[in-house]
Order: sequence, then C-alpha cells, then structure tokens
Amino acid sequence: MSEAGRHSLEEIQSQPRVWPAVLTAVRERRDEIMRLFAEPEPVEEVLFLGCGSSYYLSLSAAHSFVKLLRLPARAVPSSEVVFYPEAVFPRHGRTLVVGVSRSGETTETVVALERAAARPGVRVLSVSCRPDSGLAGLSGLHLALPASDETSVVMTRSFTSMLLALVAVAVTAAGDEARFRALGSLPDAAAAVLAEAGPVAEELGRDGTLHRYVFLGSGPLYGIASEGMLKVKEMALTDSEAYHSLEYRHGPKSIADASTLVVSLVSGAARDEETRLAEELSLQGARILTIGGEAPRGGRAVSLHAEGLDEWLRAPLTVIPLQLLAYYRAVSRGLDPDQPQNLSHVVKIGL
Ligand code: F1P
Repeated sequence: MSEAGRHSLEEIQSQPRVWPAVLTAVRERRDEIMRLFAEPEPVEEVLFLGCGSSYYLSLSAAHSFVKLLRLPARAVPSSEVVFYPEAVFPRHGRTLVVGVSRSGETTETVVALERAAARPGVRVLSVSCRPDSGLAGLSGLHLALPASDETSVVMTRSFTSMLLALVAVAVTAAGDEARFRALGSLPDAAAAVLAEAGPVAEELGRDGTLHRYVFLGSGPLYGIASEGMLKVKEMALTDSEAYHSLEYRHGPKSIADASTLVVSLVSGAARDEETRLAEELSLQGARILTIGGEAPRGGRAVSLHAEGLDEWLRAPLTVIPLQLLAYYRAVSRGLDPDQPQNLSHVVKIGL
C-alpha cells in the first residue's frame, strides 16, 4: 500500500472496531442522559449545531430524535446561530442544544454554543472526539469519543462514531432497550459493508470516465448524501453534488449523463420512488450505484447487512461505501486524502 491515504484507509476500516466503544461511552452515561432530558422540566425541542461533516451528521441525527423522542429537532450550521440567532431561536423554550465537533475547537461551534448556553431555558449536550475539548466546559453533559479521533484531516470514523453516539443518546432517552440492543449489531454489519463495498468502490473510484458525482438521500439519509458529496470534494478534489432524492428531478438531472455517477441512498419511507428515479436516470444514461436497495439494470448495488433495522438507526452504515468511493477516487488520481489541499484539521477564525 502506498503511503498516500494510509491514515484515511485505516480509519475507514477501523469503524467496526471503534463503534463498540461509542456504545459503551453512551451506556455509561445513561442516568445523566435521562436527567438531561427530564430535569428541571422535560425538553421541548432539540437544536443541533455543527460545521462541515459535523453539521451533516447532525442533519441525520435530528431525524432519530424526531422519530424516537417525538420532539421537534433540527440541525443548523453553527455560523447561522452566530449571525442569525433570532431565526434559530424564535422563542424561549426548554431547548436542548447539541454541539457536535470532532475537535471541539471549531470557532463557529464554540461561539454558537457559548451564545446558546447563555439563553434562558437552554441546556447543552456536546459530543466530540477530545476529552479536553473546548465544548466540554460549556456543556451540561459532554460525550468524548477519543478512540474515534483521527490523524487524517478528513472525517470518516469520527463522523460515523458521533452519529452513532447521538442515535444511541436518542434511544437511551427514549428508554428503548430493544433498540439499544439492536445498535449492538452495527459493528458486525459495518464489517460486512466494508467487505462488500470495497471492490465496488475501487472499481467505480478508479473509473476515469466518471467526472461528476451526485449523492441522493431522503429524510435521515440527506445528511449522509451531503457527507458523500463533501468526502468526494475533500479527498478527491472532484465535482460533487447532494440533493434530497426527489429534488434531483427538479432541474439538476438535466446534466446527468454517462460521465455522472448517481449514488442513490435508498430510504425506508421513499424507497419505491427512489427506485423509480434511479431507473429513470439510468435510462437517461447516468451510471447508478444504490446503497441499501436494488440497482437498475447495468447499475451497481451495495447492501447494508442490517435488514429489519430502522433507516435512522442504520444511517451510520450508509456512509461507509461513500468514504471508500472518495478514498479510491483520490488515490487513483494520485492525491493524498490524508492531507487535502487548502484544508486544515480544525478551522479557527476571529469571531
Ligand atoms: C469540522 C470540519 C470538517 C472539515 C475540515 C475542518 O470540524 O469543518 O468537516 O472536514 O477538516 O473541520 P469539527 O468542528 O468537527 O472539528
């Protein structure tokens, strides 16, 4: 194996090994999690803050909070809280603000969390990969996942680990023991996805006829599609786009052709329509890769090895083929996905 991308590949492949520690970290804080949601009064709404990959994983996590806790939950980029607080906090409610950041040091997220924590009725949960992160001191409860931290600039296992932690928090707060046990099956499923997706991602990632990557996802998978888009841009310096699946018909599909790879993340709720869309795009000439569903004739498919698991619980698995695709695309272009051009491990600015 060449040196370029060594850390990214190791970190992608380590996901089945590091996820059990994530579930343990959440399990150990069970009582504190229950108290955070219930005291002094039950939480009324949840707001996730993050930047880049941490924002995208928050988009997906918000869906699991809505589904499992029946609470209004949404995610916004941290900078929106800094510059447009009145749009983000339209009223004073009992809000749980969840700060998400691998480093725990990204300026917008630290400032947004400081400002959110100062508002009446707000309680703060944060998740990062650093126990000594700047977010910890701002939070009523801080979940640190040090085994999921990374050497590579781009986020891979930290993305899935922080997403898994937040899904596990929602399951814990819902008191749903059966679903918590079901999460325990994800590391084995991740190993199976890695094994199946590897050769497919390598073949497509090395295919020099593909010049545009499009990621489609609905509901909890839109944040995952966005992360796929970001991985391909960051690691492989390749044009990529992400859309809510059916939005793709509303204009963007006009330029899908044989040089376009459409990666369709197949959901639970919109499965039939997403399958029809993939068939339509294949007939138009685009190349298709489906994740978690049937591929149209001539397309490729990767399964998630998690039948029976709700779509918002299996979301962390869905990211793995996208990480591999970006990795192989990068190394086939002679790039080093560990150190992408113009990017740094943490973004610190003067706010
Ligand atoms: C997130 C982030 C990444 C991006 C870049 C800089 O930071 O913006 O999404 O890939 O490497 O950091 P964090 O707040 O999660 O540490």
